[in-house]
Parts: sequence; C-alpha cells; structure tokens
Amino acid sequence: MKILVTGGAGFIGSNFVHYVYRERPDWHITVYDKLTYAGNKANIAGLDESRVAFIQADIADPEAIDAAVAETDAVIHFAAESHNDNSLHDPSPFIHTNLIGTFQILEAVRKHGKRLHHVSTDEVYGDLELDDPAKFTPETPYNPSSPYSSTKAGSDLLVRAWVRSFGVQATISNCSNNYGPYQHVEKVIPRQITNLIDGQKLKLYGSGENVRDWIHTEDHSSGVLTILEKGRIGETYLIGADGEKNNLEVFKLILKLMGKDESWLEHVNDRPGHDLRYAIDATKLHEELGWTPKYTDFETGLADTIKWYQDNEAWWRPQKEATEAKYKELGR
Ligand code: NAD
Ligand code: TDX
Repeated sequence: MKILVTGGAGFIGSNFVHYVYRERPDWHITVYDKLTYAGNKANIAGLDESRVAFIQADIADPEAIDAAVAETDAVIHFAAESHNDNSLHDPSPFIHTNLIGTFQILEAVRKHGKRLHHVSTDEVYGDLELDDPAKFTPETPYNPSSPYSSTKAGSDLLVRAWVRSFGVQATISNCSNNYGPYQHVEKVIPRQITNLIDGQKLKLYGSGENVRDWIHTEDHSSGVLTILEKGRIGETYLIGADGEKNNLEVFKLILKLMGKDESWLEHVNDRPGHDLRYAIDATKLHEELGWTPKYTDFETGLADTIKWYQDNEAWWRPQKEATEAKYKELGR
C-alpha cells in the first residue's frame, strides 16, 4: 500500500505519519507538504527513507498534486490553514489552501481513480449552547462561524459533491480539538505552556466559559486509519473522545501541573465570533467500525504534553516570538 499524506509535516499529519509507520510496517508513505509557517520537517525526522518520501509542494498546484496522486494508492488529506485567529486576520490563504487546494486534490483523485480520506473538523457544525444535551452527529446541519471553519465546511461539501457526481471513492472525518506534542505554539495549550516557561501569563479569551472537546492527537490518527481501512465510501465519521472541558478548567489545570497560582492568569480580549461549545458524538465510529480512543485521561495527557514542551524548547523556540507578535497585533 502506498499512501500520500498531505500536510504530513504539520501537527496532526506528522503524528499520523509516525502512527502508520509503526502500525503498518509494509506501507510506503509520501509526505506532500508546502512547509508553510506551520509545517516543520523536523516533525518527521528519523524515519527510514526507503519507507517515507517527501515532496515539498502546494496542494493547489495542479501539476504537482496530479503527479503525486498518480503514484499513490490513497490520499489522506490533512493539509490546511488551521488557525481560527489567523483566519480573522487574513482569510486569503484559507481560501487558497482549504478550498482551491482541496478542489485540486479532488480533480487528481477523480482523474486517477484513487481513494481519498478527507480530514476535517467539528467546527463545520458551528457551536452548541453550554446546556444543550445534544452533541454534534453526522446529521447536524453545517453552520460554520469563522473564515477557517467556513472554508473547511466548503471543502467537505466539495468532497461530498465529487463522491456523488463523479463517483470519487472518498470518506470524511470531522474531529474535535487535538492536543499533544508537536502542536504549533499559536494554539491554545502550547501557547500557555510556553508562556509560563517564558515567565509570561496565560492569555484567556473572554470569561473562559467556552468549551472544547479534547482528544489526544494519537487517537485522531487511529480514528483516521480505521476509517481509511474500514469506512464506507461516501460516509462521514465523527472522531471524539468525550473530553469536554471549558477553557478556564484547562488553564487552571496547566497552572496546577506547572506549579503556579491564579495570579498567572490574564483575561484578554475575546475572539470575535468565538464559538461557545463543541461536543462530538462518536457513536457511529464506535459501533460501525469498532474504534475506541486510548488516551482518555486528560490530566495525564496534558502532563505529558507539558513535559514534551519543557524538554523540546529547541523545536518551538524559533516560532514563539513571531507568534506572540501576531497576537499583539490582534490585541490578544
Ligand atoms: P497544522 O497547521 O499544524 O498543519 C498544517 C500542515 O499543512 C502544515 O505542515 C503546512 O505546511 C501544510 N500546508 C498548509 N497549506 C498547504 C498547502 N497549500 N499545500 C501543502 N501543504 C500545506 O494543522 P493541524 O492542526 O495538524 O491540522 C491538520 C488537519 O486536521 C487540518 O485539515 C485541520 O483542519 C484538521 N483538524 C485539526 C484539529 C486540531 O485540533 N488542530 C481538529 C480537527 C481537525
Ligand atoms: O491564547 C489563547 N487563549 C484562549 O483562551 C488561544 C490561542 C485560544 N484561546 C481559546 C479559544 C478557544 O475557545 O481556547 C480555545 C481553543 O483555541 P484554539 O487552540 O485556537 O483552537 P480552536 O479555535 O478551538 O480550533 C482548534 O480545534 C478545531 C484547531 O485550531 C482547529 O484547527 C480545529 O479544527
């Protein structure tokens, strides 16, 4: 089996590459990544070159993606502009990569008759009230809020249309918030851990009542591999691990695990249009495909993640200053 992993030098894509490398030793993996500010070849360093190849290119480049897709059996499409705050600052790369890029991948898999798994997010469903007993299911209507989530929603709809109109062999997954090692310092958990390492305060948007449904990135990878191998063509599967927590709870846990009191917590300007709550119902993935998450103890997973950032400063340090400069411009 030969797979092409777009965005395989990013946070989740690189975790998937390591996961498949370990779990499917007879597969060949080609990573296809533009290496934007969010991509880092160090994330996939140390893998045997006879089993893992690397192409630096843009998914929106029709010739480059066509040539790569022609050589593979299946495409697992992680590449995206992935950060909501950036999309509020400048939506244009989100249109380019998430919409045009996904379109070019669809055209290539259509032409060459290749299997596609499209990786998406729970944010396409909009947000839930705090006391809503319902969670997102594959039947929840799309209602995205930000330029990021609307371009991801648009990419999902393109995939659905290419399945129905052209018979493309694709599946889609929508996952909740991931955490773990190798996540860019722009995202909430690594930003706060590295702030504390730098003697800076945690930056909490608004009151901190917003709820995210946390899943360890390795559980996202096992979910994607399960769907790639066992999922029904044309279907959407939601990936989540019942990890709902509000931001204030997460921040307090980071403070506790890093031995600091609440004087280290600073309330900053809220994100415009800030989604209130995400929550995933992963029943379909459990019951139809037999998937279960492994990393269900958030406190242990968070403690390991903190340790990883403490031990790997050389990995995140080059990104930290520019990231905080961007936040300063946004007043957050
Ligand atoms: P990331 O920003 O860490 O990585 C994105 C990767 O894509 C980078 O390596 C980047 O260089 C590459 N890339 C960007 N534009 C490209 C282009 N035009 N051509 C080729 N490569 C390009 O993102 P992530 O957090 O790892 O997210 C990966 C995927 O998972 C995305 O599709 C995202 O929407 C989805 N997702 C993320 C989360 C989360 O919590 N982070 C949750 C659910 C779904
Ligand atoms: O400094 C911060 N302080 C803060 O309170 C940052 C960066 C964020 N927040 C809040 C905003 C959100 O309520 O924390 C929560 C999580 O923020 P992000 O890490 O930016 O993630 P989110 O916007 O929830 O989106 C993430 O999950 C779904 C990923 O970035 C997306 O790629 C994925 O689709």
